[in-house]
Amino acid sequence: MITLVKFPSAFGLADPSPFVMKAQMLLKMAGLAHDIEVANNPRRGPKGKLPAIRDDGELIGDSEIIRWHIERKYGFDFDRGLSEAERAVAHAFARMIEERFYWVMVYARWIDPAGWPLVSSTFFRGMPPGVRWLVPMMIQRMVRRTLHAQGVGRHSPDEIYRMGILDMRAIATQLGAKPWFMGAEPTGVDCTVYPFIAGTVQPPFDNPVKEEALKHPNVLAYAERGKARFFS
Ligand SMILES: N[C@@H](CCC(=O)N[C@@H](CS)C(=O)NCC(=O)O)C(=O)O
Repeated sequence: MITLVKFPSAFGLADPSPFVMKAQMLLKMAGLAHDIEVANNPRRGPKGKLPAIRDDGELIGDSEIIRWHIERKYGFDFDRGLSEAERAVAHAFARMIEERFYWVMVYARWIDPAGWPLVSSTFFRGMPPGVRWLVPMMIQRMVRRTLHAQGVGRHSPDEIYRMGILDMRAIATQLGAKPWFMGAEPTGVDCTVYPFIAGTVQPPFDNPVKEEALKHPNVLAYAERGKARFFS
């Protein structure tokens, strides 16, 4: 039996981490039954981040490596039916979302004063009263340093959100009138696109990227479709 190690659910999302939701979708798409283990500490993953899965005693971290594991061990092709060119488009969008759009989301949640108070009170509400104010402050400082090292944190808020808006427009354009990101059926890239859209539109705080997403009826319909198919 496979066990998915995840964070506690938040904001009406199966998981506040889009990468954990991706891993969960990959398991569901591949038809693999799994248990859930909720961890508050990302150090439970073998690389100090979540998601992770445990499969026959093997602990595997990182949603993309979990995908490779499922493909290799269970012979499931997440991109079945796609041409080589379509696979390349799917790959490029997944990398854009996970490697750039993600950091805009981190800024919106962990730094922007419009998101941070709710994020901090949600994520740290279980902490003992004595440290409830200190730990969020320390983690926010770490996130700020990470964003600076990654690069996105060196830009102004307007510039950061412009990056996210352009990514969201590209997502809306590629999605077009199709039910799923690459066509009539969900494929591997939907396991990235859906969690990031849900993670943008669902939490109850606003930012310019969420405003942009709300302007695209196809993106909103896709969010409903993804929830109904994979997380109802
Ligand atoms: N590339 C990783 C990213 C996972 C990731 O960034 N997880 C975050 C939550 S969204 C985490 O565990 N962060 C904890 C930390 O950085 O200390 C994947 O695809 O799984």
